[in-house]
Amino acid sequence: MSFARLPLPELTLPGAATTISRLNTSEQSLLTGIAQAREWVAAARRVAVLTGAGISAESGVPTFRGAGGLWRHYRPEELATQQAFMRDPKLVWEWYDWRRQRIALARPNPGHYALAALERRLAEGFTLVTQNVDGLHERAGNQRIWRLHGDIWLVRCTGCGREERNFEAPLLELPPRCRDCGALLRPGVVWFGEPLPADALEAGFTAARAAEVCLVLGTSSVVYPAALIPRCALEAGARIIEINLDPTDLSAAAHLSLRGRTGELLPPIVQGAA
Ligand code: BJW
Ligand code: ZN
Repeated sequence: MSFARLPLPELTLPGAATTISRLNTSEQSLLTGIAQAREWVAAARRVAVLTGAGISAESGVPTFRGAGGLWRHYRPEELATQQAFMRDPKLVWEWYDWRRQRIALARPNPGHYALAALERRLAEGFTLVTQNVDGLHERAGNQRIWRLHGDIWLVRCTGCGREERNFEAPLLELPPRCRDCGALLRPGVVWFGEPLPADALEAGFTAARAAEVCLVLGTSSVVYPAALIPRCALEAGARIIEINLDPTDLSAAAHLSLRGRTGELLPPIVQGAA
């Protein structure tokens, strides 16, 4: 079904915490939810967006959790840590090498482009905070973007600290080593137990406190402190719109929780934003 040419119906959903998935799963309920989300986004001057791996799934980038989200049966908590890296750097780098190869082939999808269009409309009223390390938002045209969990194309030396961008996919040497000091290189990403970049986190909470609408897109909402950003927006009075294939820890608290693909639902929601 194409949602692209829906009229903007006049409607009010009962109560603040209307969960479309709770009403029922029919197309009509989804259409009602899309129309409501579109109305809220169209009226908003300040929108905060939090994205996760699900927004890149339609570009062929694997998610971390859920169906098809696991690599060789490892959970991300078993690979994305300093301890895992120290124990078996080759294994951890094999995971990153596999993901880098998938990302190298990926292109932004309509969900990414819809957010770029929304930024063009809202300018400084728009803030995108992403947990993704794939760079697809930037490639779609977003500029007001903060990365919470780093960049998969950045590598950092565990010996001398030198950082560089490295686009080799597949990597020629596994695990890769620093050409200056010979120590192991590590991916320039944020692992469990490591602090997030303070500027990105602060920007996320600042945008959440100011937002009229907060879009939470393709994230399981289980990793902190990223998962606190929509909670902060909710407390500050924003309308929370979640788009996800499945219910999450946030769904019950969201004003609208839409079940579906971001690449299909976001374009009609931000229609007319460009
Ligand atoms: C679709 C779709 C489609 C599919 N359309 N939807 C408070 C409470 C509890 C625990 C903690 C807490 N504070 C901190 C913690 C500990 C920990 C944590 O959160 N643990 C939990 C797991 C319990 N957090 C940390 O350790 C963080 N650091 C920290 O807090 O430091 C404090 C500190 C301060 C000072 C000094 C030292 C320390 C760091 C977290 C780092 C997370 N890193 C990773 C790896 C990044 C690098 C890499 O990419 O390899 O980040 S783990 C992984 O999870 C990755 C993701 O960004 C992150 C979130 O995953 P995401 O994006 O939500 O993906 P999925 O796969 O989980 O979900 C995809 C969703 O999309 C699903 O719901 C699908 O249904 C949906 N979907 N297709 C719409 N087409
Ligand atoms: Zn070095």
